[in-house]
Amino acid sequence: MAVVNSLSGINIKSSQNRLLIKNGQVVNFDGIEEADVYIEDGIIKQVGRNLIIPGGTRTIDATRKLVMPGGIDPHTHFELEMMGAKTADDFYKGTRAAVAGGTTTVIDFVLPNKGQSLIEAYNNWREKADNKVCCDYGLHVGVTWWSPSVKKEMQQLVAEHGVNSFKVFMAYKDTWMLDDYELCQVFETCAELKALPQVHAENGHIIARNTEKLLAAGVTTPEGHELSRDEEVEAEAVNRACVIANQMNAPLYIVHMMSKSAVDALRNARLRQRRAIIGETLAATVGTDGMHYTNACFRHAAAHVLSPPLRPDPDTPEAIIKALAEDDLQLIGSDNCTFTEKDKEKGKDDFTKIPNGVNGVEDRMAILWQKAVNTGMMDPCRFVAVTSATAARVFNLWPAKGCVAVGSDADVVVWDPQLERTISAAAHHHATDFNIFEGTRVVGSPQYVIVNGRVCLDDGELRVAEGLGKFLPTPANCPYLYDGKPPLSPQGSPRYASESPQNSPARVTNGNTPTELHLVNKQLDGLSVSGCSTPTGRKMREPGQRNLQNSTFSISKEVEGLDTKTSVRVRNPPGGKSSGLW
Ligand code: URQ
Ligand code: ZN
Ligand code: ZN
Repeated sequence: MAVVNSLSGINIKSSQNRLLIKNGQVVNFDGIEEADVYIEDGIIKQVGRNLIIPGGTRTIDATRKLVMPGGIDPHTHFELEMMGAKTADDFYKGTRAAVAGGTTTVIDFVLPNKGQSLIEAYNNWREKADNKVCCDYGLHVGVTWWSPSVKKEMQQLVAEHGVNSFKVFMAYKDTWMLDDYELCQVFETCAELKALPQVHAENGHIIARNTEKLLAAGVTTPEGHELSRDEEVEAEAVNRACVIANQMNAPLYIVHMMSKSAVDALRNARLRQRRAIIGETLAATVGTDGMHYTNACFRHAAAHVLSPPLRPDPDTPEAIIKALAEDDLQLIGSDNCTFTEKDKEKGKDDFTKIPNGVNGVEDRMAILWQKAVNTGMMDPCRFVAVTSATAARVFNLWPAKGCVAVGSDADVVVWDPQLERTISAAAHHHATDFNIFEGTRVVGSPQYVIVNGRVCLDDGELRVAEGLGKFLPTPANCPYLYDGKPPLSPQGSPRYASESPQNSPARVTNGNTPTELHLVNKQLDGLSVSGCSTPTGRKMREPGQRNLQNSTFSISKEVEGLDTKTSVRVRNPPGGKSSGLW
């Protein structure tokens, strides 16, 4: 029976239906193993060696390649209208660029105007996206104003529309910003609904006053954007958001963390937090910096304007990567929010009029691989955690998404660690003619990208299908965030989220005594000695310390001469708890 996609008219259930990915290294957040992967009807059916394969199966040879779960980008803005402009990447072009870069799921933001029904806005976003997406997608909903009706609509969105995360803004005064009293009520409502509040953490009042003074002083260039909202303005809001979440007994997800000060504030807050705090950073934060705001070319400087801004401190990218590698930050998104040069020109004489947003959905994974794995700061398992697995766990899409395992959706990337290219607007798939990573040479990129079992990037040739993707409900009461009583840390004091993804906060509460937790950590850290680390060839640091500067593992050695251990798995199969340890 041939299945034809009514929109693209492409015959999907042909030879594409059965796929074998052979001789690769399967990388999940919790281990690497040498295994073949058999896919049928969009689902991973078998993972292992010497698989029994039916006839008519297409084979992809993944010798010397890594087989990873498709990336999940938890932060995109396609077809968003803001600051008098509309983002250039729509749901077709945006998800097409995502797939080209190895990302097979995106989570976009419904942003209602003040006073607009959240449900009405949600339905508008579904209409925009459903028939255009080239991969599966989810939706967070912005709470940009507060009233009893908004609380009711949040309950409805959770109960009837598959939404489990709500974003609030502490900046963008006069458009989306809420005051602390309203933030309390939104966080409280999220805790009641077992949903996840997300926060844009910058102090909007300070920004407004700084901006007035800068403009009065005649500062109108893009540089003024960063000057009006420096690291301290971000860190203050991060701390305040954590306090409010703690007081309201809610978990918290902090979007686009852009500075060392913000990470320090998060690290400190964690010591007193009762529930999980998830820290997200961006591809832009690790791939470039705020020095670009002083570029004499307006077009160049304005193209880097987003909020919070990139930081002029040149040590920021490395510090952010270190925080991701050491689990002070948990995942990386793109905040893809692209505007054309013409749109950015609106701020030619006043930086406050520059539509905020940059690209990143296509280059997110290659930029992190280049800046973090190829530099020896992060291992491939951690790479999978922060680009895919953790997002799936946090937004309750696991284990359908975020892992290469039997039963999971066949969203798979065959990553070639030797595939070299230079990022450029001329070659990218965005609907804009500027790329903030222009000229960055990356070694390591996707060779094949499989979306729901369909080969959409085929040895470098992009063959997406408009409308192939579907909306993904994200159910509330996510086990990763909500699981009974607050857990105890080894020291007996509350301790959360800074645990490595393996022992997510929720899992910790399942009767694991502190000593057992320590054990787990030790075992899991033991993993990184044998199964996962970096190309520097230096000796690994002691277990328990997630610093990979001195690792013994080398990508090329591993891929060329397979490590003796054909498979290394810890005792927590993706998404499930194994009886032994837990
Ligand atoms: O704040 C956001 O996340 C949206 C409006 C995108 N723009 C940005 O500058 N980050
Ligand atoms: Zn934001
Ligand atoms: Zn955003």
